[in-house]
Amino acid sequence: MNSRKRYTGLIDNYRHRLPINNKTKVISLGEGNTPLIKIRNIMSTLDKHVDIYVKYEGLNPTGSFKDRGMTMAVTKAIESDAKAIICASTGNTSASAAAYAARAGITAFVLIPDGKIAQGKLVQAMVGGAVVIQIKGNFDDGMRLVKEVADKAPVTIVNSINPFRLQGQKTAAFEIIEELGKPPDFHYLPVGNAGNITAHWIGYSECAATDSKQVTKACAYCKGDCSYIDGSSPGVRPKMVGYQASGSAPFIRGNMVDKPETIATAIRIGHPQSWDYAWIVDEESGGWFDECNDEEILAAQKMLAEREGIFCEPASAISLAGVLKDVESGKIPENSLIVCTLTGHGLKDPDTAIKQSTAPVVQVEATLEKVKSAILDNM
Ligand code: AN7
Repeated sequence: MNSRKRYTGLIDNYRHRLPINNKTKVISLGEGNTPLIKIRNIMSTLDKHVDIYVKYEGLNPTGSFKDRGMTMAVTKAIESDAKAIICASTGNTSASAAAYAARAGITAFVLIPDGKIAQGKLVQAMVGGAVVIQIKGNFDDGMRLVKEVADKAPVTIVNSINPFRLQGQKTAAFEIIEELGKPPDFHYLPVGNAGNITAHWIGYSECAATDSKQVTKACAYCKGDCSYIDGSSPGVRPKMVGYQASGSAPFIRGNMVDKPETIATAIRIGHPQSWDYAWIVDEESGGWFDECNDEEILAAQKMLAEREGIFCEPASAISLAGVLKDVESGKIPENSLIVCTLTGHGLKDPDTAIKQSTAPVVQVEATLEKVKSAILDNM
């Protein structure tokens, strides 16, 4: 038998760096270990030399980074005998919650904004057997209701306010450091609730720390006494750069946004749950927040698909759109090492992608003659 070690998910892979013990029953779908791809074709179109890698989180089991957090959140929910989990979601959290709840044999309740989630995500929640509750409101309304109902009913919240979610998600930073041999200079992420940018910062901070003094003030789990320090990249952490869609950009406006709008429905969030933590990340890392409009988001999504063969959903593409903007404006020095997280798969939202596709679909009779001329005409 082939002796190559079978990959069995991020909890098994990073046991010693997660709040898990030997008796914990792990609920996993083999999440994590996603590709880090150097986007050479796009790099070669820039005026400046920078190395850009994308971490393709769309290749997680349910097609988004949420699985990293959900394996931990559901594992810990089961450990404490929970029979049901609940979340509000712009789509990806609900898809992930449905799958992990199915795997664990418990019920998932998901609150989604009526008509504002991508088809692929809705179908995932439905086939996973989640109880889908469509509310006549947006994500922020759903999140408020989830918090209220969880106070009254025996359900565990698996949104990123659950600190185990961020513990799982921090492992993306470990993988990046292992592959690059060091942290990047800049790490770009789309920001909605700001859980993921916080989780990455926790991960990078644990790698940078060499003793058990406070690693980062942004960690809700260790509360200032981290036992997961690793010291593999002493003192070195990236600048964290968070991008938001212009119509849904509370971090750029400096206050909450009551009616968020953007084509990138995943990040159509006006009241981020990790508001305070994200500002700590911003300050500790020396990074920044900025915005892109829907046009820039869609252009970056198209560029990744056409030039690199990488299909991500609109919200994810904002991280590359942000890099392109900051390279052009001169914010990024020559020879910088940059990682962009592509948070979700393009297949999640086929409608938006088809609407802006310009690829030819040629209809011909089923004859050799016609197919041959269709090829020659389009060479
Ligand atoms: C593809 O599913 O909030 O800043 O309810 O699906 O950690 O919130 C999704 C968020 C980026 C933003 N990219 O991450 C949900 C949800 C994609 C996403 C984000 C989301 P956070």
